Amino acid sequence: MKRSLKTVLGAACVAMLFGHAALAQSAAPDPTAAANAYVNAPHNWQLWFPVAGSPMQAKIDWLMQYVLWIMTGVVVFVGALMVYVFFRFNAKANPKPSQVTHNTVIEVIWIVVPVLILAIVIIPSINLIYYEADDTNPYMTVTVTGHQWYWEYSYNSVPGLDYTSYMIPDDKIQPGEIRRLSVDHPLVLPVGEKIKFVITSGDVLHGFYLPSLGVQKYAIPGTNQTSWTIIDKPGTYYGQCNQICGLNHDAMPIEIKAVPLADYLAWTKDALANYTDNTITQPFSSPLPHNQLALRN
Ligand SMILES: [Cu+2]
Repeated sequence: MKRSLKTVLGAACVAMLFGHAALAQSAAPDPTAAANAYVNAPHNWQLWFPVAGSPMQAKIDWLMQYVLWIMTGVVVFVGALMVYVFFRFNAKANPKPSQVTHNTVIEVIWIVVPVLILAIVIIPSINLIYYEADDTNPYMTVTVTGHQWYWEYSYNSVPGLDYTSYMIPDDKIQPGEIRRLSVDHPLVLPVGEKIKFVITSGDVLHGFYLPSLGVQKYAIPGTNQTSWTIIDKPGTYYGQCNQICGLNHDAMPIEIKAVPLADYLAWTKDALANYTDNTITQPFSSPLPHNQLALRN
């Protein structure tokens, strides 16, 4: 009895997998194919930020380098002064310490110089904060909802287009996919257009984090946060939930397929026609712990 149930379940799984593959093949040509030309993913031994894929991330990158070099200058200068003081004014080298307690010139310098340093840091920082906050006049808006443990994307400008996106479990990874980053149904977006994200949550705190596109916002139940991006060129971009949200926090990556506008429009028609009840059903994973995932499939 037990074996026959297993056989039936196995057959059902195979049918689902083949059904899924057949659907993907029949939908040729794939409107998201242009996104395969360029993959913006993390790699081993990577340093610094990912390659910027949007003007926002390019600005963030610039500001990070700018502040880093100023900070390095301050650390080197203060460190060198301290080392000098340790050697020049220790009890052995300088047995009779000076009794001077005030020096107006040096006191003015050590107030004014740090104020100037703060000013040259704060001006580009505030500029960037205003730039990031300006989500006006987007070409389109996507409502992103975090769930335990998957994402839901709802296209505000395409009525009925609302679907879920699950990570592909390790044992289902196909060639060309990236373990722990690829998903069953990516977020498809046009390049060169301003895309606004309205970010919220259906249960607990999540984080919608797209490091190569300069987007990072908490997904908070009961409220909306907004962000935006303009993707520079067609490609596949990745992100992850970056707010500890429970057991499978690590299993809700974000995969974005960025394609030319015409392809994006073709994809929306495709998606509306192919998604049952306008919601993509996902055959691969479930919001279950990894050990239960294996049992289920
Ligand atoms: Cu999460």
